[in-house]
Amino acid sequence: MEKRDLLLVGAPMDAGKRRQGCRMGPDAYRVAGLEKALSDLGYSVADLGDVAPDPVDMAEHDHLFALPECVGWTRALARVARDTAGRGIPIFMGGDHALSMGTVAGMAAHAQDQGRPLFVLWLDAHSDFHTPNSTGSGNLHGTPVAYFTGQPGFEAFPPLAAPVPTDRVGMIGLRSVDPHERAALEKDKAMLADMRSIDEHGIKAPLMAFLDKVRATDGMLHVSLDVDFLEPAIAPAVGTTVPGGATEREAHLAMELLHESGLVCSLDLVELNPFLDERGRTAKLMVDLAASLMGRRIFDRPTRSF
Ligand code: NNH
Ligand code: MN
Ligand code: MN
Ligand code: MN
Repeated sequence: MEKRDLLLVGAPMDAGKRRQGCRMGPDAYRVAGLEKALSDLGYSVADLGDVAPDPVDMAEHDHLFALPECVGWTRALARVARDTAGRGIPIFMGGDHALSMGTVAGMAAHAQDQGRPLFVLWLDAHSDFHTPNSTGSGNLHGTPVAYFTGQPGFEAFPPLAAPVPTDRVGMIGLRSVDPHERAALEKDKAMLADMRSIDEHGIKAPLMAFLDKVRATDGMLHVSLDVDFLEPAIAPAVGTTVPGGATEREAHLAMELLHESGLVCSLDLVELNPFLDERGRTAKLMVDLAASLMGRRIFDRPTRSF
């Protein structure tokens, strides 16, 4: 497979929830050496710097936290995703998970321009399938999948050029899904692999089944990796830890299988809160996972001491 250029895009978005710190994420990835880890694999890598939200003239909402800023981020990131996707593989360094409203909307528009379907792999403890009407917390980082699949209630947000049908979404790692989300997800055909099924069947089985679906329709695959997909003991730098997450080995295996598929067109690294990290271990683990996803071989993993 020919090596496409990698484009690092900082998205220091912190508006998707009340607890702050994810705005430091892009710089933590830079300090942890993301660019070098990827260029060592033989890619040409460019750090495009940080995106800023578009200015939006809209009143604050009384339940949804920072709605105008989230709308501004969605506009800006959808545009940047669509523009960068033609030049290589964008890697969005978050930032909280509300940034995926923009990145997936933009990648879906790009895929549509190519006449190909976009699929989304959601690696997360949570399904992020709330709508503005169903969210109890009012935190919009719990809503991106509902937005980009075209569920109702997102009238304040930019209209989608190309909604991603729910049967093109795969979720792996689930272990904290609210009743409203569960009810909505049960009605549709998203592929859901919770931690219980991963314990029973391993992480390879659901992932390969999903990749087969992507390949069968000549699809492009966007991967959205939430830090809380991982076991909190190895990845403490996230505000919404849920015990019982993916192990380091499961996560690396998933990344290696994704690399071998050759299907990945774009990547979100989200929810890293460096304020909560221990000596950078979570940022470094995320860098190592990104490197595995881009083809680092197992014997080339760095020795790490914390
Ligand atoms: N379900 C939670 C809520 O509605 C949000 C989930 N938090 C996340 N998502 N970290 O990945 O507030
Ligand atoms: Mn999430
Ligand atoms: Mn999560
Ligand atoms: Mn909730």
